[in-house]
Amino acid sequence: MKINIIGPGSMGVVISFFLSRKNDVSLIVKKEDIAVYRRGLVMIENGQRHEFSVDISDAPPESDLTVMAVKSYDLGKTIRDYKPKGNVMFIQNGLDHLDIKGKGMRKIYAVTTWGARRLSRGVVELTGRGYFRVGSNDVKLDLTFLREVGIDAEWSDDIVREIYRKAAINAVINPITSIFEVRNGELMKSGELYSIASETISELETLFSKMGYDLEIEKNVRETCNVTGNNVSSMLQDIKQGRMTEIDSITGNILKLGKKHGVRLPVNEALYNSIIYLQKRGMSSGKTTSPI
Ligand code: KPL
Repeated sequence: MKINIIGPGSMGVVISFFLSRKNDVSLIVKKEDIAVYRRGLVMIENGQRHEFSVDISDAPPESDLTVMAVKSYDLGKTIRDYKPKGNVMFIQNGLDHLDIKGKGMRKIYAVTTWGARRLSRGVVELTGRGYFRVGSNDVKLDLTFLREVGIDAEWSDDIVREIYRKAAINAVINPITSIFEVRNGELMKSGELYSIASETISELETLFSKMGYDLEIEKNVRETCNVTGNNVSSMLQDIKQGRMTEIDSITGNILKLGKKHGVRLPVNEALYNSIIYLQKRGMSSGKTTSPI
């Protein structure tokens, strides 16, 4: 299969590594970054270093599938710039990608609790494998191409539920780990952090059950913290690097749902404001690099 992966961030490089085992992969990067990524890519898992290379370009060639591996806040611009058509897989955190539109796109969603971090440009570490669920309301996709390269993907017939569930998981883990600068596993080890997580979860349970979803958020947060215990959440990585975070796509959208459904979410709102503060402070320190 010919696959374009747009965005050389941590998930973009991890997915490129696996898919390049059996497919023709093009990794799409900014023009000025082509030379850096053409030097080669590295994916590290369990201390094992895998060096690999794929086609690197700033112009997506014809493909059977496009994977949008950019941050949620870059989605609109990326779609306007590259105009992907046909099967387009979204792998973002949060809820922004639920409503995103693009002419001729068949939207597929990948919802995953895999943890990854970028060590430097083109060098990433896969720090934990949780679940990898794929679904679409536009197309039925055969997932053999993922399974045969080592991505243990499951098809979901209710992908919107999975997107909500993952947004809820991120709304708990990402802000709390970022504010307290701890790895994901610490949330389950510290009684104090766990009690903040519990308050956050209980508000989210109230909201989503009012919307008709039982997402088992507490169980899922616990499982995600266990499999990605050593991971630095993507939000904490963003704040540390002085980059914009995905707080608006995650908690920002959840707060909007709270307003719409008449559910008060004061703990989530406090977490939201704390991250906005840290994000502004980090970005004004001068390091504002987005991978694409
Ligand atoms: O999605 C993640 C993130 O960091 O954004 C988790 C699954 C919480 C892994 O860290």
